[in-house]
Amino acid sequence: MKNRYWIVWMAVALLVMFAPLPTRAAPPQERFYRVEASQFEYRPAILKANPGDRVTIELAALDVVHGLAIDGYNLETTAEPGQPARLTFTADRSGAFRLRCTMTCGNLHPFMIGKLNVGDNQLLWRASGLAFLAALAGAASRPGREGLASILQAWRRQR
Ligand SMILES: [Cu+2]
Repeated sequence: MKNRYWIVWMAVALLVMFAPLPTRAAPPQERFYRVEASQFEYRPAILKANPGDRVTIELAALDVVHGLAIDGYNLETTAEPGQPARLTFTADRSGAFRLRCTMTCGNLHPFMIGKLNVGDNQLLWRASGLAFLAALAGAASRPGREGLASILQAWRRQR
């Protein structure tokens, strides 16, 4: 890669990594999720909330007794069939948190998991931005190619 390009790539990469993203001014909401638990899954398995949201999860066991724990939030409940249980909490920690069953409900019980996503996944966006840049840089560094037009052409061919 030519020297002058290297500087530009670095600048853009730093921008992708550290530029502040516009924060969504989403006021905290009430969220209700009914999660149906059966051997060996949760439906839905992925829950989302914005930081500050008041979240209620109703756990309904459809076949046998199931549990639901949210790692990182220290929350846990169990539900018997026909007797839903509820958890209510404020999503005051951002990130991805694992949901898992706390009742040994059968042979695939360890695989009974889900996820609670709190907040925008900025890391994911930044990571895909960097991957895109790396692909561009790779295309641009091929011998005999210069300029944005050929970079874009190369990128199109790669897909
Ligand atoms: Cu289980």
